[in-house]
Amino acid sequence: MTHRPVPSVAAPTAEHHREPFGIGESSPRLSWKTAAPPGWTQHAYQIEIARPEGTHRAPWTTSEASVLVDWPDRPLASREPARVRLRVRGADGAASDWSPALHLETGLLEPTDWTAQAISPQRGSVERRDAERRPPLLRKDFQAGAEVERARLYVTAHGLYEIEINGRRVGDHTLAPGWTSYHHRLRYQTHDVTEHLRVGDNAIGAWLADGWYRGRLGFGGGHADLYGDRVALLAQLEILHRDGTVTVIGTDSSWRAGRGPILSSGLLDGETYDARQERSGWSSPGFDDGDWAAVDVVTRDPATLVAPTGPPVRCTEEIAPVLVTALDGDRLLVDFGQNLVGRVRVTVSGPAGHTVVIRHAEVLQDGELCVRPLRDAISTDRYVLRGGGPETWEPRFTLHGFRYAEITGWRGGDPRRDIVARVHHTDMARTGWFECSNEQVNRLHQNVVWSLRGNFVDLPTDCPQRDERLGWTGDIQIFAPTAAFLYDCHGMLASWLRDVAMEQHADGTVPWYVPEIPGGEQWTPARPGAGWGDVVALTPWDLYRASGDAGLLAAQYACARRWVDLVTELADESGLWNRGYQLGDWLDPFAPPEDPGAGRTDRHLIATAYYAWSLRHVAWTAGVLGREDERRRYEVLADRVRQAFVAEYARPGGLMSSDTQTAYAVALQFDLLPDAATRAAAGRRLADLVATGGHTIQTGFIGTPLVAPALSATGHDDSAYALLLQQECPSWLYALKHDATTVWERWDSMLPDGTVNPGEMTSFNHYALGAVAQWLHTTVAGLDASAPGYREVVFRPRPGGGISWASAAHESPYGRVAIRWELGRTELTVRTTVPTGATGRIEWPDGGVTFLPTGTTSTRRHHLGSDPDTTH
Ligand code: RAM
Repeated sequence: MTHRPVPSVAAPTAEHHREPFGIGESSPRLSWKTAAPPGWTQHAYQIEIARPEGTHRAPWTTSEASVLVDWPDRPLASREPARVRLRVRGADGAASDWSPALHLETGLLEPTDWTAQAISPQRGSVERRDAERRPPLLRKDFQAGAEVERARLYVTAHGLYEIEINGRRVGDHTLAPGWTSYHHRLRYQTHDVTEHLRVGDNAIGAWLADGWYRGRLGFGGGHADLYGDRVALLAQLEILHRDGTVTVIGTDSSWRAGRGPILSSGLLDGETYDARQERSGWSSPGFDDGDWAAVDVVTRDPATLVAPTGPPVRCTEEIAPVLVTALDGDRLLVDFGQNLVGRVRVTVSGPAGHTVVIRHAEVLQDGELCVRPLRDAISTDRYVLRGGGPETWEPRFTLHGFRYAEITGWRGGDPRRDIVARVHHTDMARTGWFECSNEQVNRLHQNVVWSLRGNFVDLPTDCPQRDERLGWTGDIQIFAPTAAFLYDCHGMLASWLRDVAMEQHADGTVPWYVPEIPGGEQWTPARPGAGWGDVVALTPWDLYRASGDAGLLAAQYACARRWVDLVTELADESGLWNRGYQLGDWLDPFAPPEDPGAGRTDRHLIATAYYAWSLRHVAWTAGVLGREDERRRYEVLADRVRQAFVAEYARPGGLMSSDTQTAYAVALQFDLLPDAATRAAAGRRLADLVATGGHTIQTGFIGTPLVAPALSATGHDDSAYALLLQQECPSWLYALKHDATTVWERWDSMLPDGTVNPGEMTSFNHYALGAVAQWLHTTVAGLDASAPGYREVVFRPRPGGGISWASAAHESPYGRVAIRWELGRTELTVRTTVPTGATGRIEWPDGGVTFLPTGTTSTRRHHLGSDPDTTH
């Protein structure tokens, strides 16, 4: 008996949500993945949406689309749950079974849904002195008169919050509501709190802290009160009773404010907690808050409240110490074996009033924490014991970047059990993997993943440890393609890009970092900088390539245009952007340590190249958006700038005016050279430079992600591999000699003699230079998207460097894309997977091409240097 080839569909997803609960889209786009026999293609789909008032089964839609398909029903209302499932059919007309259902629910979509009012402790109550910044507690008792059918909490804060209901914590988010451009957009979160409530007496309580809203941020001592000088809570608890009645408990003037056990808390400074000052039962009913203070109602425009588009920050992993050493002065030195971002949880027993102090650092020097690279980030947590038994504590409202902790006054049991590093970051789904036969390269790749994790903490930051931790535009511009391969960061970055658009200056200038805060003379006021400002034109496109989300392009298009239009004004008549302040090839290893912008590549060569490349991207974007006139206009401009670039910076014979690796890499990768012969000559010169440089790195932020791809694109894979495998400083693998577990900011953040680079900027956790990982994915393993969303996949393995096998996999919008190759003596064996809905091709090193039908996994052997001989 033969089975009919029936496809099966997984539960759909909505927008880029990992947990579509409390979403802000009233007509969320839907995506699904189908498992089907090889060659099967979707001819039609049917979506069914079950809503409280009935089930709507949309008619069959004839379409191959399965990624971000339009919502087929009336828009959802606020607070509306829906169950969405679908089925598909192929050419033979046979329909799949219904998929499992996606459960989604909207949040509060209209400003008028908000009846709660933001509240803050009365001045002078919790904070008794002017300068005091003591995190308060807020609470309220309330009644639930009838059985609870369901309850939702919509909540946000000026500052950071954690909620408890009846003594139990709500949710597991860290540092909620996160950092957005608070003046424009403040995120709220939605929690299902049905299980927290009971009929009769209930209580709700909130911890509040300064966070980004009011805490000290930024370098050079930083600034406090950047968004306001009062923390506030905005919470709306909506209870639907079984009898159909609704109770709403919103923050208002009836709440009470009190002093809690947190004495101080800052993102940079760390947290001090005195357990003796805990108020037992404070978030449960019946607590006597008679000595608590009244609250003031403060202003928060509900029109600025937005639902999250990405996952929250939460603890994703716990790491036990690998080494604990006793130091003099009642101190323990704890090595977690991994540079990470999070906090230490301790379990201690000791007398009331005893204080345990936890300091953090990424590296050691002379056997002690080296905290100088933290600059003005104090990163110290203090716990004062309650006494009388084991007490477990982890700070609530701070994060640190560290591998080592020094614990003074340790009074615990076995440190390997009672001291734990908890890793916190945006809880994105992992989507990309890479491995090869070279263990060092694998370690480098893991370090890139760890730097991504440490710096994707609600927004993409430059570094997680020192007094900076800002949403630097250049860093993510460089790293976005790598990030989008490794993790599903689309929801998170879409939110951040919204903020970039909101904070773009009226003249089109893109801030150096977003959210923008005062940055001293060098950064404030912001000036238009190539490579940094270009994030607005390049990053939406990079994300679109990975996700197929043209909606993001539409949302960011005006912002991108304003940027290139500004640069057009700044450029000279010929199209050269040859004026103004530029960071150039930031951190070129030849730049003096104290002047990282003084690299060897002409800054205006880089600026003009980026200008042309952004124009090209704006033109492509206009094309996708169907704006033909604009597409043509920006194409013409891009061509003109390319000509100006060539006239000014290219020399006969494929040479560049700056004879540097970065200049060639930029010219090649941004497609600025006039013809194939010039490209080939430029590629040769680049390979020469790499060879004469002894295969060490000679590029900074701008050149580093481009140099290996430029070598590969011009037939110099060997040279790219030699760069990759170099171990002497500067190189990618050099850091491994110093036991690096994350990517460093500087090639020599640790100097060859093992001392920490004396420079002002010495982070050990910066993802920017890790952007080489995308070359590992696309070229070493050989997996890339050749159409948006990996609808077409190109496998382009380029074995080299003595690596005998490599593999990569990516969970694409259509499903798993994967490759594994193995090099034999005379043949290359390649196993590939192309999901249903996508097609692929292998581009063999000798130029041969093999086409791969949709939904296939196959193994092919290719005789090196001869025609492909295909076996399945
Ligand atoms: C440093 C940041 C960042 C870089 C800027 C120019 O302070 O850490 O990585 O983009 O400078």
